[in-house]
Amino acid sequence: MKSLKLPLAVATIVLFVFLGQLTAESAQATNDFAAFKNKMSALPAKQESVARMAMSSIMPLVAINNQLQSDKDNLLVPINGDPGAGIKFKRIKTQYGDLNKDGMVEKYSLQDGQLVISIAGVTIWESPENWWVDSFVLGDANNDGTSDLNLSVWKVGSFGPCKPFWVQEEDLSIKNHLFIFNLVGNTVKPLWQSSNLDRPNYEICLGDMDGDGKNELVTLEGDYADRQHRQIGVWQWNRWGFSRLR
Ligand SMILES: [Ca+2]
Ligand SMILES: [Ca+2]
Ligand SMILES: [Ca+2]
Repeated sequence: MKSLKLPLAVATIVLFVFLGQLTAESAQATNDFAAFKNKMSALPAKQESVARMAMSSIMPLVAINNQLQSDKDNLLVPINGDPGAGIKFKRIKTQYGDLNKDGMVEKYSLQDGQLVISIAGVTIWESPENWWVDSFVLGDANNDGTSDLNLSVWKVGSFGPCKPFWVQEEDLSIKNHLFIFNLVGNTVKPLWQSSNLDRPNYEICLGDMDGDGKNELVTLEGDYADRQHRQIGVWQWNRWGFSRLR
């Protein structure tokens, strides 16, 4: 029995040190995100134009390219000292839709990095405090005939509370994600959630670019390290996520 005590004590110490490190790391990540959110909140607000919102209707890819390129010049100038976002304005955007198909219109309102869904003035959902919602689009991203709520979100960590078992260490940096939800009844249900995107999205829109009856997701993508970099991405839903078309 004696011989067991030492290994047990060592194991206990190692466990406590490990847990202590985890706690310190997540506390640091929480602080980093609070600082990130403060910086984003301090940015000037910019109302998204009706013309810009209409881009999610059918529009030739060339026109989308031109529009996104002009956005690149006007809207997305990188800022020195800004931790990783490269966004000059915080977006204000309101759209209406009947995503749950009950005949009543919901209001989707983005302000100060938070999206609020309300029906007849009653809030039914708010995005979590630990997200910065940069943008959203209402549209059928997975081409199943039902409009989805598509969110561009900045947050800490690649995964939610349920980390895949094969992931040993969580990445606690602040990265961009694409989250897709459905409104079922008055409940917001996740349809698909990306882990950390390899490239952050600065603009997202949906439309049938090639006229095949299915929507594509068009993105203006950046680079976490090189904030000057911008490129257009065109993606289509497969059964598991998005495949890049170009
Ligand atoms: Ca409705
Ligand atoms: Ca859908
Ligand atoms: Ca298409």
